[in-house]
Amino acid sequence: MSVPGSFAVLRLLWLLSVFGTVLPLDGGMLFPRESSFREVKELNGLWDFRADGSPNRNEGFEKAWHKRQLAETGPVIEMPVPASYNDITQDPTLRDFIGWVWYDREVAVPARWISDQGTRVVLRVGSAHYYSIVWVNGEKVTEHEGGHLPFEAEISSLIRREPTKPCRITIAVNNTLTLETLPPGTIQYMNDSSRYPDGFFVQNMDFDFFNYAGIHRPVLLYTTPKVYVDDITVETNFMDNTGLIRYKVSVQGGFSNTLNITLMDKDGHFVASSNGSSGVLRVVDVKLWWPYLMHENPGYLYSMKVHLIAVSETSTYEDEYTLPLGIRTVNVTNTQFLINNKPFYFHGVNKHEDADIRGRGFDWPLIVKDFNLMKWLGVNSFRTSHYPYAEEILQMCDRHGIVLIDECPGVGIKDIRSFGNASLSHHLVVMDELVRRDKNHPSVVMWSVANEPASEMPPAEFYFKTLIEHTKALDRTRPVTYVTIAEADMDKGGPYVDVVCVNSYFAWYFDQGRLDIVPLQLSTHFENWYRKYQRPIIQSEYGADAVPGLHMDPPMMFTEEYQNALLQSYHDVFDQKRNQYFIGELIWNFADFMTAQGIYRVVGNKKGIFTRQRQPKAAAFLLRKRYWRLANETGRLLPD
Ligand code: GCB
Repeated sequence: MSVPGSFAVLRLLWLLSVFGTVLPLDGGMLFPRESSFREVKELNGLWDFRADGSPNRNEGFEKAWHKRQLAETGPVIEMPVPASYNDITQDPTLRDFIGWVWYDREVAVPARWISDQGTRVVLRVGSAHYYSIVWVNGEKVTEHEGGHLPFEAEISSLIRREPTKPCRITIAVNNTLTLETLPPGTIQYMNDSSRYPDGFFVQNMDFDFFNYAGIHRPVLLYTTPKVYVDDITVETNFMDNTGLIRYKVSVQGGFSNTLNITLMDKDGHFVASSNGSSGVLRVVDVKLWWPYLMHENPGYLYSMKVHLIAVSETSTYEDEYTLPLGIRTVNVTNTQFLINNKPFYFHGVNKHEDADIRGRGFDWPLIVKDFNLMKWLGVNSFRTSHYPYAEEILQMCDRHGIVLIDECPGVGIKDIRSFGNASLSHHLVVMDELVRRDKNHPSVVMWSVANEPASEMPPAEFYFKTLIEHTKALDRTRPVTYVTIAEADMDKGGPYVDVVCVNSYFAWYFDQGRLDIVPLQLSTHFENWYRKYQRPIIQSEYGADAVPGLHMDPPMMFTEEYQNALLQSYHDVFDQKRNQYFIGELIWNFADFMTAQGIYRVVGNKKGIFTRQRQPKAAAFLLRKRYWRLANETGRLLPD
């Protein structure tokens, strides 16, 4: 191994290990909302951007780029935020870049936010992939590991130090994946100097989507009063016609305070009230939160207004935060998934946050288009494969009644070294962060702690037992699963999951082209799973690549006809098992999506029933017919 090369990778790994030290969660992560006492200022738009292309990717730290405007440190380009940086330019080295990239911009902070000592100013990043460090006016304010969850820092005192200057925000983001990141990866140096230049390295990953990087979700400043509502947790239930909301509010900032809780219905009418930091709200004639296509009025949301008054010797602080909430229950039996005590059948999709140009960047037009397509299809559910999605998407699900399996980025855990203590403790923190962010969303009905880990490996049993028990302790109200692929896998984690979520690709990765074997293999597979675990089963992935416009009859792999025929052969088995223990089907995938380059992928994964540009393939029409039929057969409220 060449000296500069090994130095570079050690440096990268060192940076990640030093910065990756885990701290316990020390507060809430409420979605920033405006109220009479809170303001929000979005910082989306064009930021200055510079990739650190130095051999050890460390020039930015050595020369302290955060101490000055990025434009003063060297050439910068304009980079949209939010967006992945990979597909924005014509530069292939930036598309495939590994290491630190730097963003900065200046912000004019409203004078009142600075002069009013009773106001807290918080800087929040919706998500950045993978490891981020944030400075304000050259001082480090926070760092965060993990690509799909928000992080924030209070910056009030910092911006008050030089009140007349604009506030400069610098964010450095590193997309390097190691054995202990989530998802894991490895950096491999190519040492053969006859074949590779000095210092040549690649990022290996064991998952099937492009490792998009950059600032992926909105960056914003928001204010709260100095004493503020930091977190709210609700758990809902109902008896006969009465809804019950058990709530807990945590307040930060000291001083004795009074909390008033008011519940309003969708039209803003008063429903119930309470005082204090915990209690129960009773809702007479409750309108339950129902999934789309299961009720004529799905996604019913109440609003819980939390009003805080805190008094110190010199001042009074007032805060208000309104949380939308739905009242519903989730239960699992040996054979059924119950929402509000009625059997729920998942007919849905797996998705990715993925699109042309913006990569994994948050994009409202794309999100709304996807919801319109899902509703057109008759989808009542989806899985956030393979990482947490933007909270704005969860809010859409809440409002539209789309049910979610909320997955963490535990994908591609295939190397035995990724089952060690460091990996596990990071995985636990990610679950803490995920549950903290998503616990109040009625659309979230189950947590998925991983996708297709190598659970046959010896350390996997302890790893998954710990992970699943930890998740159940965080949230007593929802079932927990991890998504598996093979029967052997489940020997280790199987006893701990509440629902068996199983992926299979019969007549695709095995027995290629042999659609005739699907009925036998799939039905044997289900019977084995059920006999072993006596848990309800979801087909959490199945599908076939189809290159749009490619036709062949009789069907051949990669044609639209083959994709259709394969789905149809799965559906026949689903219909046989549906009245037994089989509780749902999620197609892989909603839309084509980008992957790393490789001989199995023709410019990305083509298992979408829509193209990446969201145009339907033949399979979309097949699925639409089926889902609306299923909605009629399984979705109507059954009589009491
Ligand atoms: C899987 C993975 C998913 C892949 C899919 C495929 O089992 O969970 O991430 O994209 O198969 O198309 O191979």
